[in-house]
Amino acid sequence: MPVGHRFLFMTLSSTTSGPRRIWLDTDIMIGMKDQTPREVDDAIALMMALQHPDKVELVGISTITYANYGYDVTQKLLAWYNKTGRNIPVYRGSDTAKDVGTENDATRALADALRTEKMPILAIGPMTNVATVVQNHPELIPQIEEVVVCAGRTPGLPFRPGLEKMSVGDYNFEMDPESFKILFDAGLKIVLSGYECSVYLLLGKTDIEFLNNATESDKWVYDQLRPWQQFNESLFGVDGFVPWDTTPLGYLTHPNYFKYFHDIPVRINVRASDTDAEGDKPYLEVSYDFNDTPWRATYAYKTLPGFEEIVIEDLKRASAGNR
Ligand SMILES: [Ca+2]
Repeated sequence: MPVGHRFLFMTLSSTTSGPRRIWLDTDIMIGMKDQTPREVDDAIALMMALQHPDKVELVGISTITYANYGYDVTQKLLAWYNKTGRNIPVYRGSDTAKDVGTENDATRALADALRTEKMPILAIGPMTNVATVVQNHPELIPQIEEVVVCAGRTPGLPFRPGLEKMSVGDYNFEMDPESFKILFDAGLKIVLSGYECSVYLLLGKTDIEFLNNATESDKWVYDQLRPWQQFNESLFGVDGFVPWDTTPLGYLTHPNYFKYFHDIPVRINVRASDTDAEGDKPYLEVSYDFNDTPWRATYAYKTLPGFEEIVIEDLKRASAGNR
C-alpha cells in the first residue's frame, strides 16, 4: 500500500520534528515614552512567535538599542502573552548599537546558549549583540545555523512606504553597518527579510480594533498600535503600519508565504544618501550581477497573500488566550 506508507511516513515525520529552538534579539520599543509614538513591529513579532510553539521555541530573548526599556517591556508582554508554559529568559544587550566587541548580559547569554546547542538567531534590530558574539567567540560560528534579519535591498530600491512621498532608511543596517560586515565576513548563513517583502503588509485600524477591549493587556497594546498607525499616516499618507519584523519571523514559522532569491551575492555600496540632504551612505544590496563579493544571502523579495491574515489571526489568538 504505497499510499498508506506515504501517509504513515508523513505523520511520523511531522510529529517527531518538533519546534525549532531559536534565539530572539530585538530592539523592541513599543510604548517607549518619547516625542512621537514608537515602532511596534518587534512586539507584534514577539506576540506572533508565542502563538506558534509548535514551530518555534524561544530559548532566550536579548535586547538591543533600548536595552533597559526593551527588557522591561518584553517582560511585560511575556507576563501577559506567554502561554507556552515555558519560562523565557530575557537579557539586556548593547545600548548604543555601535559598541561591537563589548560584552554584555545578552552576548554572554547568547554565547552560553550556542555552546549548548546549534540554533538560528532571529535578529530584528541592529546586529551589534550578534556581531559581538561572532567577533569574540569565533569558535561558536558553526553553532549559528543562520541569522534572520530585517535589512537589505535590491540595488537602488527606494524605501518609500505608503504614498511614496518620503524615503526611509534601512534602519537596522544603517545603525551599525560594521556589525553586518562582521557577520558576512564570518561566512554565516544570512537571511535578509526587510523592506521589499514586508511592505506588502499593512495593518489598518479595523485589523486591530479587536484589541480595543476591556482586557488590560490588549488595551495597552491597542493604545500603542493605534497612535503608531496615526503617526504613520502623518508621515506616509496611509492610516496603518507595516509590521516589518514579522517577515523575518515568518521565514522561520511560515516560509512558504515568501519568495526568496537564494544564494544571492551581497555587497555594501556607498553612494549619495536618499534620506539625508547631503553626503553619502552605505547601502546593503543584493544582486546576481555582483561578481566581486564573497558574501551570500537568502533574500526575501515578496510576501504572498495570506501572511497578513496570519499576523492578524495570531494577534487574535494572543488576545483570546489572555481573557
Ligand atoms: Ca526591530
